[in-house]
Amino acid sequence: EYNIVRPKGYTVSYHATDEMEKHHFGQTHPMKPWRLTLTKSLVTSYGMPFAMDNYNTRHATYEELNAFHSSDYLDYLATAAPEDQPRDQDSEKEPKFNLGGSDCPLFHGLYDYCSMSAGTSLDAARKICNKQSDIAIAWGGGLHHAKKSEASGFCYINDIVLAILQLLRLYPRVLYIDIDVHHGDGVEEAFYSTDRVMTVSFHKYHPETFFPGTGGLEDNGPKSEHNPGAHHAINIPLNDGITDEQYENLFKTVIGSVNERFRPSAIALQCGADSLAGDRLGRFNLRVQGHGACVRYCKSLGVPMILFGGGGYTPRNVARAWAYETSIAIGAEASIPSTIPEHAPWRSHFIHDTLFPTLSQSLSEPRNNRNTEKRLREIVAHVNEQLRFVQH
Ligand code: V1P
Ligand code: CA
Ligand code: ZN
Repeated sequence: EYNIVRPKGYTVSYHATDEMEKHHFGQTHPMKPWRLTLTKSLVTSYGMPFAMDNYNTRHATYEELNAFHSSDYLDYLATAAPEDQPRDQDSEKEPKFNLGGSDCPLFHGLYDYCSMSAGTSLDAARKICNKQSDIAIAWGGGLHHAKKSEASGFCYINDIVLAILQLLRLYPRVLYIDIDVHHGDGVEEAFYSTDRVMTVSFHKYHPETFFPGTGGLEDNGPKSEHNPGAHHAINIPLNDGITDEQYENLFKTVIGSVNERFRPSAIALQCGADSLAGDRLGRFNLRVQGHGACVRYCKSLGVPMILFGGGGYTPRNVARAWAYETSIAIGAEASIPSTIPEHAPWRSHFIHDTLFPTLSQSLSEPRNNRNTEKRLREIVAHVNEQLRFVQH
């Protein structure tokens, strides 16, 4: 009804499962898997599934997770029960592998949840490798903080690392881009010693007060003499309140230079929606349009791409951004009306009936912009200096 048609000459695949969305981190925890249900319902009410190949995700196997994560860690993740949660009273129970604290609680069905998130991203990567899709969408993935043997920041399994490892079987160079408001530390660290993956994270940076505290401008990968991965980690540290205009300019400038120098054969884009204005954990002033502009720019580079989810703690805005970005992937942004369809489930949950709320609709008080033009120019200059070390 909205004239959504299959894009000519290329294929978009959408990877999801209703099972993932039924899991709960706990009442007060900011991560709400239900945001995936809201996203899917918005995508569906606009008729977008007609323009894509839709796949129901399977669980990743233990062996697949083992391609990055250690057996010790996986064995514990698979067997730890919510009852093993260390309590304040009994100090003998140390949290193992950072599991069971407030950020990474042990909850019922945790291993299923993790293996589904990883399954989504692995399926997306395989569709890209098989050339069966040009853009593969995995909103249930994007859990960028997980380490080889450690959970961190709501992330248990690093589905992005697993997906990039798949891409590396076929593609010589993979560019990882991360627009979540947090530093993509887990992915950066996993590829510290290779020049086949370049990682670029844009994030709020304030080591004392903002998680995870890493990702300074000068942190570009270990500069040991024999490390081919040196200079292949790019960090864009930002302050509170950055606007669409500044972010878009910075994104296009940085990614444009990175693309010229590194010449990626595939792109992995983490689209964490906690960089939007009004996010419960975030600090930026981005609108859905500004966030989506990053996806549009990456698509314009013309290499195969995976879109991952990630953070995003105001579910109605997460759904808006990811639905809009799905429409960009299929080239239907001009065909979808900005008013949320009358028949969309949970329509009243969106409060405002538009896909594009204004800043004052998203934020009760405006957030001051602490990013000066001078600082943004310094950031661009430093990135260009780093890129001179990258072989082409
Ligand atoms: O700040 C911390 C830790 C806990 N302190 C000891 C330091 N944790 C953050 C974690 C944020 C994770 C973001 C994940 C992602 O990048 C990818 C999915 O988006 C944190 C915060 C916060 N405001 O930064 N945890 C919590 N809030 C939290 C709040 C309530 C209940 C449980 C966790
Ligand atoms: Ca980021
Ligand atoms: Zn985040």
